[in-house]
Amino acid sequence: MAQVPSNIAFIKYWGKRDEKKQWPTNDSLSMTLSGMFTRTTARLTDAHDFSFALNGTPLAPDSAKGAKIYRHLHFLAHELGTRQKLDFTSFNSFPTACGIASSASGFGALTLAALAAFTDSKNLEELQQQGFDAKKLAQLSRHGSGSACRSMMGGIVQWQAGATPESQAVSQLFSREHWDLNDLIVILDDTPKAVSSSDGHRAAVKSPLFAERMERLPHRFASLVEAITARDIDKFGLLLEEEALNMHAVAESSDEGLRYMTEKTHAFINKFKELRKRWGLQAYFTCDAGPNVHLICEAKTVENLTKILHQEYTQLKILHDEIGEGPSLQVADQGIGQ
Ligand code: 2P0
Repeated sequence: MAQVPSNIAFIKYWGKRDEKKQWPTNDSLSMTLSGMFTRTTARLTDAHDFSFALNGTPLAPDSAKGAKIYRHLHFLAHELGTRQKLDFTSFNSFPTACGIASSASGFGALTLAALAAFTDSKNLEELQQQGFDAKKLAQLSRHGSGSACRSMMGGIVQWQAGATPESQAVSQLFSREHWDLNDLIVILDDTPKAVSSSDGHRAAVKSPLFAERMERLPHRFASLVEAITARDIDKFGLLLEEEALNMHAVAESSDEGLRYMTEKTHAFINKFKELRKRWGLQAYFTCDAGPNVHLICEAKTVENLTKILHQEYTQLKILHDEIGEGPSLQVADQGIGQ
């Protein structure tokens, strides 16, 4: 069984230089989570094609979600030069339809489970001996979904765009032990998003704000790394928020006018800022390509922050997670992917 956690980006991957080669326009940085993960098992099958079920429901290759998954499986088989077919079952630890994107953990776990089965590896060490270390796993999972590559390592992870598609690199910048960051995910809307991230990446480069974003990002990236190095939560937080708002400004100002942050998102952020000031809370927000809000803070802030949020909003749905170790792989001797 392959277990791969989700990640939350501090500096966002938003825009591709080359879609086919999954080459991003900029470096990104994220925190690998712990409790929000996908578990996937793979078994060898004599069937003529792969099969895949998510949370107990089979996904057809011609469905919107399924097409991307089966394409990735054929890509992996081609990379390994194998004609073996596999039967996958996959589960998310977080509730389905909670509005949390699962492509990073999903494609990460799919890649890891497939490679373990193709190479008959029973743990990460055996897989590494077969030539698939974390960097190679990141490189392969990126083709399924870009953000998945950052989930192949724990702690705080950098995805460097590099000067060519081939020189992209994923590396851990800080271990989990460096800083006890937590993520309170405030679920404001649990319906699936109308615009896919892939459409968002395509539209990003057409925004009139995109060139300025590219100019400013290297400095923002370096300052954020400095803040993480110094564990300076307030400096970190201001940069985190600046980056999230900038990514969403780019999305909204593209030709297509993509809107991921909704009225509810803005209303919540305004209220949160008021509460932060009133109670002196050291917590900061970021948003992915969706309406929900991630509040990032140190472990010592979680209890108080949760209490204050529940006092203000009696019905608020909050998922709690923290910085994590990265993927794991355990395969029993009986069959692959137990
Ligand atoms: C990120 N997102 O860095 C950014 C922030 C969403 C907002 O990476 O087309 O699903 O599969 O490579 O990885 C979402 O994009 O896109 C994403 P594909 P992916 O986490």
